[in-house]
Amino acid sequence: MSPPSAIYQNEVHGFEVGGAVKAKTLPHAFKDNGLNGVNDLPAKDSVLLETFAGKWDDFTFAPIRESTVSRAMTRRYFSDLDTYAESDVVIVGAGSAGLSAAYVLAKARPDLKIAIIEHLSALVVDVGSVDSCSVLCVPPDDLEVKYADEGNYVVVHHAAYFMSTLLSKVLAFPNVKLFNATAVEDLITRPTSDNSVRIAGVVTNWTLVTLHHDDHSCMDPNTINAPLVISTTGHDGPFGAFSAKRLAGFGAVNLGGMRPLDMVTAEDAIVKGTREVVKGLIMAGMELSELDGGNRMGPTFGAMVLSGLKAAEEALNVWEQRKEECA
Ligand code: AHZ
Repeated sequence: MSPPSAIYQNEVHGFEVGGAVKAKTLPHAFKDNGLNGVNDLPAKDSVLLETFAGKWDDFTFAPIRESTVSRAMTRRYFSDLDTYAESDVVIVGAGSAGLSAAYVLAKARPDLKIAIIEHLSALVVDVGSVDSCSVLCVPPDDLEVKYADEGNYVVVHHAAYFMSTLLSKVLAFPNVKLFNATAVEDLITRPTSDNSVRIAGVVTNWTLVTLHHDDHSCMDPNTINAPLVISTTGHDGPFGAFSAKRLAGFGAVNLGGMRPLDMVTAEDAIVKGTREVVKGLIMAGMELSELDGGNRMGPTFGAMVLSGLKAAEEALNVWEQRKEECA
């Protein structure tokens, strides 16, 4: 019979490896990937390979109880929900614009609590291109990803490489929490003295719940208060352009509707149009094309990076100007 869970001692979980360590190195796979002009990063030896190679017969995992795993996860998750119920900035959408904004903001202001809400459970979303590489008209030097320099643009050999590097850097900041598989269902508003509204946070739910409001009884949502929301929900789609459509729904903005593709026009327009569209809500990335009637862009991502960067800069300015209100 298992011991009562309330008094059960957590085991220490780890690896047990016997025998001598066999030194091995990883093949330096990235050194020659066929791209011209790729900037080289030093390849590192694999500690795991050195530790485990040739010792699989002696290897066994230390035992772990299922409840220990559950508690390790749920305790932290619900503690994070509690901590981030009052956030300094909420970023809606973990695409290239949202993650770029998060990276710049978290790096510049380690004192700010930044919650990212992403409705997908599996991330690294901008890999839907059959070409798999990522074209950017600005080199992603901050991220230390390798790229082929083609003059006016650079090519990262896989979009997932670019996005997953960005994501991993963002998640390494201690002041950032990503709530994935979570949808923003609504905005929180407050009246302003000029009879308008300011955005004061977001209403969230687990995505699977959000998707089933129509065929189950409606489930109460969660809320996150924040003086600043950066909305980067992409162009229209099942979830896209969320804030633009919600704001238009109660007359706070007019929707321009995205126009057909024009890459050059679109890139400039998105970066220039990145701004606080209503008090407390900064919009960035392709969501702006739905708001402003901008062109579709196609698969080039430099404007997403710079729009995210500009949104972060705008957020820092707003904080400086409205410190008391934002505090
Ligand atoms: O899942 C969405 C995606 O990851 C997420 N999202 C949308 N609505 C949400 C909601 N709650 C939570 N209500 C939500 N998350 O927002 C993310 C948007 O990422 P994206 O890559 O679609 O937008 P982006 O503006 O960062 O980059 C756009 C990339 C594109 S699309 C395009 C074209 O079709 O022509 N061209 C470019 C450069």
